[in-house]
Amino acid sequence: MPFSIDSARNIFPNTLAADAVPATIARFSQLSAEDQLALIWFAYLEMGKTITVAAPGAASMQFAERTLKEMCDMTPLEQSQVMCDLANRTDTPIGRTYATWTANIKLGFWYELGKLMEQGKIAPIPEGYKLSANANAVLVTIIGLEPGQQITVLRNAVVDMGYDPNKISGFKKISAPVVPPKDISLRTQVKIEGVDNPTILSYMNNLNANDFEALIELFTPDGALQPPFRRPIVGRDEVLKFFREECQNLKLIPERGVAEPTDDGFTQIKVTGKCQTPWFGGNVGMNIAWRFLLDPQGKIFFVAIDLLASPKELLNLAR
Ligand code: ECH
Ligand code: GLY
Ligand code: GLY
Ligand code: GLY
Repeated sequence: MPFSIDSARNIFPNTLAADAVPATIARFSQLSAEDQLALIWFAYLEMGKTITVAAPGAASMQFAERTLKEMCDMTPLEQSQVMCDLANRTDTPIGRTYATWTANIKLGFWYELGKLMEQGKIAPIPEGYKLSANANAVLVTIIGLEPGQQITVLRNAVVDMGYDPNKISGFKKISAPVVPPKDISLRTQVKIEGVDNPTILSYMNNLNANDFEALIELFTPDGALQPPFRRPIVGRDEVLKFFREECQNLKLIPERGVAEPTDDGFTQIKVTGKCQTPWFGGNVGMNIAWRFLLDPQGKIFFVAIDLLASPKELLNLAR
């Protein structure tokens, strides 16, 4: 076998990912909990001037509702403490509950808290809160990023909060129900300049249709998928779980690509284009590269999804 997952990760090495995202997250995580919360508040207000976030679906909110109610019944001081504990990843009952939620439930929880803070039902960030110099520098960096990178920083910050799931024995993830696949008559077909490989087209079309059962059939049994800034998720079971938990209602808009044979009948294919999340819809088009490695039977052995450093990278199909 010519490829391992590790060597597959290096196909199309000239692809320039948005390293500003992990760099900013690293600086963010050094800040105090108070600074982290206030910084996100200010960043969220600033971003709200140009992009709108969609209300979370009811299905995902049912899991956060009890915790939100519990918090509304607390004193303002206790409410602030809960938020700081989440940012500090402290071991508390709410920190443990939060840890069991998928990214979308966590985002929905903070979306609701933000609204409750505006309504005065949850303790707001103190008026006139002054960020430390470091926190202010991180805020300035975030405001200077392009929108796709801004929302990725925010998402990662929220996903990292709460108690460490690896320290919870018998840990069980809670996710919202899976939406049914789109009806065949409503499905759209992508077109990719330079790529007509049927596996690649089916990948895009099935993901756009939330047809995760058909999608997973495109992978080899030991195939892997590497989301932006994350380790590869390996094996059909794990990849399918990831699709169900984190990939509902995405919109993939591939634009162009290049395909070429590699060792032993494998094919490497790079595609660039946009991706929209249901949270921001057409408001935010993230600049994305897909780097596929197909086995001789045309199954996906590996695919990496990269958030690109800049729109210019959309034109970079060099090997
Ligand atoms: C307030 C102050 C106190 C602290 C906090 C607050 C609230 C913050 C809120 C933040 C909301 C942020 C949101 C961010 C959403 C980001 C979504 C992203 C999605 C990216 C998806 C991608 C998909 C790529 C993929 C492709 C594939 O082919 C395979 C699958 C996959 C203000 C109260 C915290 C409310 C809503 C970045 C890139 C293309 C890999 C998934
Ligand atoms: N409105 C975004 C979501 O619930 O996924
Ligand atoms: N933003 C990376 C992901 O959705 O997994
Ligand atoms: N990763 C799915 C989303 O946040 O839209």
